[in-house]
Amino acid sequence: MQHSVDETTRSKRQEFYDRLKPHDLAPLWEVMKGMLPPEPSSKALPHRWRYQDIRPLVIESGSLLTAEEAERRVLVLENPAFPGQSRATSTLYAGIQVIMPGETAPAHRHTPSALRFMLEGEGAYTAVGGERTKMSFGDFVITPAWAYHDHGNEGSDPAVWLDGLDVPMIAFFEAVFREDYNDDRQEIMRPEGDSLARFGSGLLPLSGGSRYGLTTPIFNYPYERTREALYKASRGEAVDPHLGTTLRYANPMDGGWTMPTMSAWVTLIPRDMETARIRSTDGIIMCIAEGSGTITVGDKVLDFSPRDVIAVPGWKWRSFKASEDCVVFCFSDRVAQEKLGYFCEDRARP
Ligand code: GTQ
Repeated sequence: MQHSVDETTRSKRQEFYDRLKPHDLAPLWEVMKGMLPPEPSSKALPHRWRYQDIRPLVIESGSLLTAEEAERRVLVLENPAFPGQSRATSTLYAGIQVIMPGETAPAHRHTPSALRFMLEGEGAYTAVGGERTKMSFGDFVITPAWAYHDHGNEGSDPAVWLDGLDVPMIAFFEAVFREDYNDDRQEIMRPEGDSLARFGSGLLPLSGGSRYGLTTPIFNYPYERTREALYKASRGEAVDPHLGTTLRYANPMDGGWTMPTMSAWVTLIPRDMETARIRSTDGIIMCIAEGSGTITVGDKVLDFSPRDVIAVPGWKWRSFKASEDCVVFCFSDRVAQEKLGYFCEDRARP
């Protein structure tokens, strides 16, 4: 209800508010509507970073300083609503990392979890938990919270990937810790492919849980398998009008999401499909693996090409128009919201 007040009343109230301040008190009724809006309105902006713009700059950064010097040589994807805050959405960090041939990014660990979506180059690897994995185009690679990780490039071309971290979320809880390893590279104790064989073959060790607590023990979901699964699944059933064919990356231990704070999934939208509008409370970062088209987010229409990155703020209507078959990698804060009990989505009638 709208109450109008005269000048005398207003100034009497203001005088009261001024006397509250020295006591570190404030009147709720002046801020309550902003605090409890009828529905979310994200402060983040819908945004697209073109790979075509990023690539020359991230490669140029390679001649400016070494990966060792930088620790991580990354161009941060800053949501234009949050300059200087290292946030791509309200709760998630994203960046484009490059490792030049022969370089290594030294081992460290932190409480924020990280994921990678591989964009370019052959011969790059990451090491986690005493095991290395080679990273190829489209691979979804995971660094669990508080696990030591170092990266390197043994190929002959620059290796470039998208990083996603939950840093803004963990920073909100003021629970960020980090630590360096006592060497540039961690000790390798297991052969490459051990984790995928042990946990990602439809088989599981008879006893014991994940090596990484709440995070999936598979730390590379290879694109080759993902792509094949998507295409096969798209032929087996009618395509969902809102989601195309969407499969989520799963933790084999419990069938849940792969990480405790970030959900990841992948979508195939067939050529010429126009998806029906959907909105959800999670803020999403998308990376185009294949194809081109447009995405409408709120009232913004963004065209995209392979390797572009798109920020989709929470509770904004979104829909795709695919000019070719599109494969889109997505991650968001959905799993955190689900655990807190308030994730929701809304689908417009197709
Ligand atoms: O690769 O460990 O983009 O620690 C930001 C922080 C990447 C990493 C980032 C990191 C990393």
